[in-house]
Amino acid sequence: MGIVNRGFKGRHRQAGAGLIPPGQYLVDDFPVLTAGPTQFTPLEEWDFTIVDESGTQAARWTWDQFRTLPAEDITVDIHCVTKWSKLGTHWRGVSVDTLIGNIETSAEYVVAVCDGGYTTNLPLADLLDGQAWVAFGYGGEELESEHGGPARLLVPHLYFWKSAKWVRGLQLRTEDEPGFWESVGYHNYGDPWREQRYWGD
Ligand SMILES: Nc1nc2c(c(=O)[nH]1)N[C@H]1C(S)=C(S)[C@@H](COP(=O)(O)O)O[C@H]1N2
Ligand SMILES: [Mo]
Repeated sequence: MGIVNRGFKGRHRQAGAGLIPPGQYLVDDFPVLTAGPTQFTPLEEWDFTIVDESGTQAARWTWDQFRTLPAEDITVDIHCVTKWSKLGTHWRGVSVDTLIGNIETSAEYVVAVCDGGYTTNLPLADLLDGQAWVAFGYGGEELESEHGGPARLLVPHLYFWKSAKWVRGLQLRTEDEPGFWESVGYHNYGDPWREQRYWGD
């Protein structure tokens, strides 16, 4: 059973494999889904901070500093809980490994915080090892405001509500704490391959 699971996991996570999770349909356009208004924070006011589990700021980058960090091109499939999936999307961003890599922490959970007050929670392990980015480019262009520009979290292996738009920081937490959608009935983890849409799925 372990072998079967590992094989399946390796295949479905591969971008361009042409597989879509259960209950999803493909779209060619890029739907916009936002609870609340689009955020427009001027780049001079933008920063990205990491706060550790003791509440201490462990790292901070201004926009100019953030843009000097090593960036990667990322091609991934994305899956929204409202059932659209989009294959082979092209992003550019800084991996969370680069942002968190040197921080000493025993925290196992993260809350992503955004302009406008949106939050989402994830296990720290799901943001590491090349699984998550803070993305500022999409399709060879700057990421548009309506899709979360100047920068959004990109965590393609979980439902897209975990990919927080207008993200401004990560808070490391000892205890897991539900974010915006997770506290009103969306699944705490949100694995599209296990169809974890709502509480109890
Ligand atoms: N800040 C913020 N991030 C957010 C949301 C939001 O309402 N606010 N919606 C989430 C949901 S439910 C989805 S499906 C995706 C939608 O991203 P898109 O509008 O770029 O398609 O953003 C996620 N990130
Ligand atoms: Mo969504």
